[in-house]
Amino acid sequence: MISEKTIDESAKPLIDKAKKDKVEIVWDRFEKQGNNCDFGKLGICCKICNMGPCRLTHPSLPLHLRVGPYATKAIKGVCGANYDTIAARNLSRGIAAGAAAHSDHGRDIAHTLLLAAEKKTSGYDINDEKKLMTLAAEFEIETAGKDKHEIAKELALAILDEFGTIKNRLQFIKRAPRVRQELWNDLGILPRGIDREIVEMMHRTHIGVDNDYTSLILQGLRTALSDGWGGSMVATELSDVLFGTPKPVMSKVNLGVLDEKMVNIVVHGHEPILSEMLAEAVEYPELVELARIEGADGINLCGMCCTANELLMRRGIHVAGNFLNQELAIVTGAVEAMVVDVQCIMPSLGEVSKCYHTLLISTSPKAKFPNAEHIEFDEARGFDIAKEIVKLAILNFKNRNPNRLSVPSNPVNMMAGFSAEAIIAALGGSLTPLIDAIKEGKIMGIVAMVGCNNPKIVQDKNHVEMTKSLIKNNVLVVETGCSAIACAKAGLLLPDAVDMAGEGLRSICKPLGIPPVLHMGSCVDISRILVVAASIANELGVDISDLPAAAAAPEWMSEKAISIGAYAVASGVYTVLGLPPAIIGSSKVVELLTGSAENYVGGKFAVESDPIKAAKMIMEVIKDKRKGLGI
Ligand code: BF8
Repeated sequence: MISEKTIDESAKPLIDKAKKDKVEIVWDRFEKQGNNCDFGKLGICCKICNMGPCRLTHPSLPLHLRVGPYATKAIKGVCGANYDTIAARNLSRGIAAGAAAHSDHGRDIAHTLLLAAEKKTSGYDINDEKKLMTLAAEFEIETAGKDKHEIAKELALAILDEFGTIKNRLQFIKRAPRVRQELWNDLGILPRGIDREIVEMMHRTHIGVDNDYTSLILQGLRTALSDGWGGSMVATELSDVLFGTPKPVMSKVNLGVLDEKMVNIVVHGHEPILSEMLAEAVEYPELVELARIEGADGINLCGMCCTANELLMRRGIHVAGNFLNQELAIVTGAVEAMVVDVQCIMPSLGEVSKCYHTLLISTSPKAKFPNAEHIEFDEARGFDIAKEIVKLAILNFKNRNPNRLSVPSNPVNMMAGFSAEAIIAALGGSLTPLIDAIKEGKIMGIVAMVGCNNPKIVQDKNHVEMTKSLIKNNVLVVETGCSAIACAKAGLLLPDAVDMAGEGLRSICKPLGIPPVLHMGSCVDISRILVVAASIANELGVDISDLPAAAAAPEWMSEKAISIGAYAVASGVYTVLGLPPAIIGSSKVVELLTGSAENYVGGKFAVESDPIKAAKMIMEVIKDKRKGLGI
C-alpha cells in the first residue's frame, strides 16, 4: 500500500475526515484487497466458458501458486487455449468494452440530436449551426433550401447509420491522412461499422472462434479505431452541434469549489445531455428564489470527472475533481445532490452518501446504483426533469449536519476550452504558426496526456510530474479527462504556467496568452486530438506516425483507457502507459504490442511507472521523429 495517497491538497484533509467519520473510501477498499490476483495480473486466467475458470502456471508466479495444494500445472486451458490466446482474448474484450462505452455515449448524443431536430425534446436545439453545416458537407447531405432542423435530422440519421452501416467504412476515417487509411485497409483493420467491430470482437473471443493472438489483437485495434475515429468522434462533434463548440474559458477546480453557504449539486459521469439541462435549471428564477427561502445563498452546480469536463469546456462550470475525488466530495458533508449518468461512477457512492445527507440520484436507464434514488432521464422532458432534481437538492439543504461539514478552501484557477477550432483561432486562423514553431524547434513536439486516476499510484502525481517534465523540454501538452483535471489542480492550466515551460514553448504561448498545457475536453474529446494530429500530418504531407508526437496514460485504470491506448497506437502514436495491462503472462502478446506493432501501424506501447523516465522515453521518440522529418 502506498503511504501517500494524493498530491491534491483539497483532498488530503477529506481523506482524514473520512477516517474520522468512519466512512470507507476507495483507498481503504484498495488496501483490503491485499495483493491483486497473481494470475489476473499476468492475464493468464480465463473465464470465458464454463469448463473453467482456467489458470495457467507461470515462472513469475509466487512459489505457493507453482508448488503445493494451491498450484496449477496447466500450461493450457481446458479447451487448449495457450498463454497468447488467453492474454490476447482478455485484452481484446477490454478494448471492446471500452469502445462500447464511448460509442454508446456517442449514440445517445446522436439520438438526442435526432429528437431535437424533430422538435420532440424540451430544452435542446441546434447551438452550433456552422459545425452542423460542416458535418452535413462531410456526410454529403444536400442542404440547399432546407432549414437547420431538416439538415440536423438527416445528419443524425446518417450518423446513427455509422453504428451498423453496410458501407463498410466509417465516414470520419476520411479525416485521417490518405496513407494511414491505405495502411489500415491493407492490414484489414479499417473500421467498417461501430457496432460491427464491437460485436465481431465479442464473437471472435467466444470459446473456439479466433484463437490466433495476432489476429485477435488486429481486430482489437480495428475495434479501438471504431471508437476513436467513430463513436468518440460522433460524441464530440454532435455535442458541439447541440451545445456549442468550446472556446477558451476561465474556471476553478478542486474540492474547494463546493460552497458551504450554497446548495451544492455535483454532476458526475460522462454524457452532457442531462447536465446541460441542469446548468439551465440552476438559473431558473423560481429555483434560485426557493434556495434563498431555504436559507442558502444560492445554487452551486459543479462537476466531477468527464461530465465536469463537458460543462467546463462549454460553460466554464467549476470542476470539483477527478476519479478519486468522487467520494470525497460527499465526505465534505456539503453536497445536497450528486447526480450521475454513466461511466466511472463508483458503486460505493450510495453507501458513502448514506453517511451524510447527500441524495445520490441516478438518471440513466443503463446505470442504476444501490442506495440511490432513480429519476429516469427523458429528453422529451429534459428541462422539467432537471428542474425536479434541482428542487430536490434545494429541499435537502436543511438536512445538512453542521457538525459533519468541512469544505476545503482555495480552489485553483484554470483555463480550458481548447477545441481544435479554438486552437486554430488562438493561432490566428490556421495551424501554420504551430507547425512553423515545431519546424523551428521552439516546440519540440506534442504529447497527449490522458486517462484516469488509479489508487495504485499517488493521485495526480504522475500526470503532473510527467507534464511538468515535458513542458520544460518545450513539448506542447494537450490533455483530456482526469489527466487534464489533475494538471488543472496543480495550476498547470493557467497562462502563468508558461514560467515552468522551456524557452521555446514559452515564446509561443506567452504572446498568445495560452497555457503550455491545453485542456481539450472529456475522454471522448481525444477525438479532437486525432483531428489536430491528422490536420498537421495532412498539412506536412506525412502520416501521423511521422509526427514528433506521443501519448501517455500514466494513471490509467478503465477499459475505455485500453481502447484509447489501442486506437492511439493503431493511429501511429507511441503510447506510454504508467501501469502494465494484464498481458505480461504472454511474451508474444507483449512483444507484439511493445515491439512489432510499430512495423504494422507505426505506433507501439511502452510501460513506465516513473513519470520522469516516461517523459525521457517520449523525448527520445520525439527527437527520432524530428530527425525522420529532417527538422
Ligand atoms: O472517461 S479519465 S477515470 S472519468 S475513463 Fe473515467 Fe478514466 Fe477519468 Fe472520463 Ni476517461
